[in-house]
Amino acid sequence: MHAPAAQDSLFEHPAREAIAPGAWWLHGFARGEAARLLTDVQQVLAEAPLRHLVTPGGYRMSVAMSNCGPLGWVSDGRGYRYSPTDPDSGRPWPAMPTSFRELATRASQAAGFEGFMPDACLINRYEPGARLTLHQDRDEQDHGQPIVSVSLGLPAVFLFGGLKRSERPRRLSLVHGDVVVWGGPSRLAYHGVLPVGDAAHPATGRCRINLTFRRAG
Ligand code: MD6
Ligand code: FE
Repeated sequence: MHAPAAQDSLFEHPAREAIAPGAWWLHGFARGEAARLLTDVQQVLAEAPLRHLVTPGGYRMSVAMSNCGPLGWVSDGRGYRYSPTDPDSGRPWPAMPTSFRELATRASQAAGFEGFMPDACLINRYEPGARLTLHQDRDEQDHGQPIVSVSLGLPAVFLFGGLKRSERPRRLSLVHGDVVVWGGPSRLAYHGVLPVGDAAHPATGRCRINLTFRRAG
């Protein structure tokens, strides 16, 4: 459990906020290590550049994506899946930086999930206007493992709904350094991101970077 008492007194919200059963918002959890994470993001992207994937339905995604770790999430006309290689280069995805792996494990522990060992980290870049429609993450083999999502740079409204698309989602205003963890009864909750507003952030410029960690294989 991360428990910086100073943070609790500096901010009016609690460091760890329950969103739904098994879902937690860890306010500012990664803020102290954000610079390191962003340096490591650049390292990964130098090897596996961001690209706009195409959905199985033929739409170009507004979010630009890449991956690191043994498996990477990809989408094309044949569907969504995890691949050990980058389809653009044919090479394995870059190694997952230690800073990423350690953060994902600490955050999952803070949310009550022991022994989370991610084998996939999706890197998402949202430029102003980019969004992600409401969806479930169900391409992973073991839905007993949680998902850890780290927000860097520009703020965004994260939609967090229920197990049915028709359930009205909660709206969480995620800022630089926030982490959301969902698993257990919330593992298949619908979620998405509203279009990111146009602004500049000192750490990233005109974009939001999201790291999503999963145990995919
Ligand atoms: C986010 N990303 O970028 C959340 N899910 O804040 C996702 O929920 C996501 O980017 C499945 C596949 C790709 C994604
Ligand atoms: Fe998702």
